[in-house]
Amino acid sequence: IYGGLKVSPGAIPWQVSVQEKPKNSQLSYRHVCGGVLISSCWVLTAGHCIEPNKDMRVVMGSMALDRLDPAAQTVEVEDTILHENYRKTTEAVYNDIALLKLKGTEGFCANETQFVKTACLPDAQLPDGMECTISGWGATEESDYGSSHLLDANVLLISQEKCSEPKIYGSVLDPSMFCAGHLLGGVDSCQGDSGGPLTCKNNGDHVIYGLVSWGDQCGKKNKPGVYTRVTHFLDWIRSKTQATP
Ligand code: 4AZ
Repeated sequence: IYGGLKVSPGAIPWQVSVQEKPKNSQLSYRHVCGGVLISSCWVLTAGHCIEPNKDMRVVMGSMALDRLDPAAQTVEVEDTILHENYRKTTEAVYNDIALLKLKGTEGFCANETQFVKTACLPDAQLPDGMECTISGWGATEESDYGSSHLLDANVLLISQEKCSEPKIYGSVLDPSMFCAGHLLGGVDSCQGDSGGPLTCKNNGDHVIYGLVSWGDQCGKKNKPGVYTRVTHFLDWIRSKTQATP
């Protein structure tokens, strides 16, 4: 996160760290992306965070990635579901969404605590200009390697029309994404924040409105962050998470 501040424990309890272990390797898990807990056994993340044939796990309830937080819960990923129309081009990432099914028993995986809670799915579009919150352990203006402490920042929702102006992203945007940030630059998500939450407050609830997806560098003027539009995928999310085996 560019222009972010350290998050207090429990302030963003749906934020998870998505971690991968190289196959057949002694190397241990490393943070690759953010993610969002949406129910006890399901995490939403970006499609581009999924690498096939790698063991994955999620760490929930932790502010720091460089030490074992007593509030942390670590759960292995049982299954990954990448969107059928996920597509990455040199210009943009389309339908950048995936679900991680956590290992557990009888629909019980994450344990709800003060530090681990689910975020609500949105039920409607929110107005352009609304202030929302992004968070993650990704790159900062000081460090390309990211932050060991979770950071957050406030960003504004930018209309599709504005963000499709030639000096911003032109015609590459589609309805699976939206822009948020500050057109003057300075405050933005960055590499390593991908898959993590953009939440907005709606009727007192924090709703998961976007997932960090892509952008032209970080914090640059007229190059806001681009987020997966969660409202575009509500039926997809419901069909995958409510399916009975
Ligand atoms: C990335 O490389 C990335 N400024 C994520 C977010 C943004 C840019 C790049 C948005 O994962």
